[in-house]
This record gives sequence, structure tokens and C-alpha cells, in this order.
Amino acid sequence: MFKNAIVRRPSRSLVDGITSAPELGKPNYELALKQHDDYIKALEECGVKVTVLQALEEFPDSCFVEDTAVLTPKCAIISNPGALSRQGESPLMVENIKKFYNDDQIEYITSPGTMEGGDVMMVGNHFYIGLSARTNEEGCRQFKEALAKYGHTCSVVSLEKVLHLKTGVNYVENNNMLVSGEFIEKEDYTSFNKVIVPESEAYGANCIWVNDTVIVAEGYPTVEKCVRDLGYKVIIVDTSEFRKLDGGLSCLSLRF
Ligand code: CIR
Repeated sequence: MFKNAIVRRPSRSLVDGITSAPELGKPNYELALKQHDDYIKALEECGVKVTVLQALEEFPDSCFVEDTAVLTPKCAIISNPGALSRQGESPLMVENIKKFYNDDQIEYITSPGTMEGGDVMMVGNHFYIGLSARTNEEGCRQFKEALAKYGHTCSVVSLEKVLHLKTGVNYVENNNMLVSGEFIEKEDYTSFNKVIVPESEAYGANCIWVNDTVIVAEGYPTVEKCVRDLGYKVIIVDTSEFRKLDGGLSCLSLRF
């Protein structure tokens, strides 16, 4: 169960965030704020206490807090983002994480290692880390080493197409895993109850499990039905403005 979540308000500079899909247009700041409000409400409805951090104008992508750290029941691992414009976000997260973890429970990924939290998927005591454009081999090595100190295990998954691991594969507990695109055939996930997300709804694969409720993005009816069929309560949240920057539900919070 998660007790806490950390989110950061979108900044006006959000419109200058990194995107691989400029054809979707720039995010609308006001609408992004409304969607962020709804996202916070959804998390609260799932029973977590949400810490809301102030917007950081100097970092357009800083509302995607998931990339700044990985928080486990035993430790916090501060990332070192592979995106240059985002590297200042992680140090700014440390003071907030120190409110929940002791200094001796906090680990740091350091250069030349890079790692972004969107590349990490927690399955109980085991962590999958994506080797991606943002997370490099040295980052994976450091991450694995840090986790081992706390008895966590880790395996590396190479990404071919998507930005982050959780762009395409998400664990929703009880052995259930939503998989799309390049992850459908990966051997890493054969032991799970795989729910295959059609290509037309690939963005919707990025769902989050929060205390037996699954938050699903608006506009992905097949995903919504599959998740309901698994027996979960579902909350729908519109993330259209964050999608324009390759951001999804998981990116917008740290849950622990
Ligand atoms: C970026 O490219 O870094 C942001 N525009 C989107 C980050 C999405 N984060 C995530 O999937 N965890």
C-alpha cells in the first residue's frame, strides 16, 4: 500500500517542455493545471497523502517528478536524468525526500551514470530498469548496486522505441501487467498475467495502481475495460496536456 505521493505543479514554462510529438501542439497551461488538480484529487481518493510542491519555472518538465527519484519501502534513489535540461530537477527533490527517508537510506546516481525514474518499474521486491535514451548502462549498474544494499533485486530491459520503460509496460499488482508495443513479446514478462494493450491505445498502457484502485487516462476505453475486468476500481483522469510532452499518469507523481 502507498501512504504518500509527491507531485509538483506544472510551470508556465511547461509549453517549452521536451517532446517527441510536436504535431500534438503545445500544452495549454490553464488546462494542464486543471488536469493536475484532478490528478491530485484522484490520488487523494486512493487514500494517499499528497505533498504538492511549487512549480519551478526554470525547469519546463519538472511536473514529471517520477523521473527525479525511485522511492522504495526501504530506500530512496535519487536519479541523474539523461535529459540535460532536467538534470537540475533531482537535487531539488532531495530536501523533500529527506522528510520521509533518513540520510542513510538515500542513494544517488552520479555521472557518468544517468537514470530517470520513468525507466523503473517496481514489482514487489524486484525492479525492472529500462536501458534507454535517458538511462545508460552505468546508471543501471549503479541502480542495481544501490538496490542490492537493501535486499532489492533488479533486471535490465533494453528499450528500442519508447521513451521510458513505463511508457509501455506497467505493473498493476496481483501479477497483472499492462503491456504494449515492444514489450508484448519480451520474455521478461512471461510469468505475469499480461494484458495486451492495442497499438491504437498504447499511451493508455501507462496506468497507475494506487491501493487497489487503478488510475487510467481518459480516452482509452479498451484499457479501461481491461482494468475493470481485472476487478479494480478505476478512476479516469484526463492527461491530454501532459501527453503533448510524452508525459503520462505515472510521470506526474512519486508514490511510496
Ligand atoms: C521528458 O521528455 O523528459 C518529458 N517531456 C516527459 C517525461 C515523462 N516522464 C515519464 O515518463 N516518467
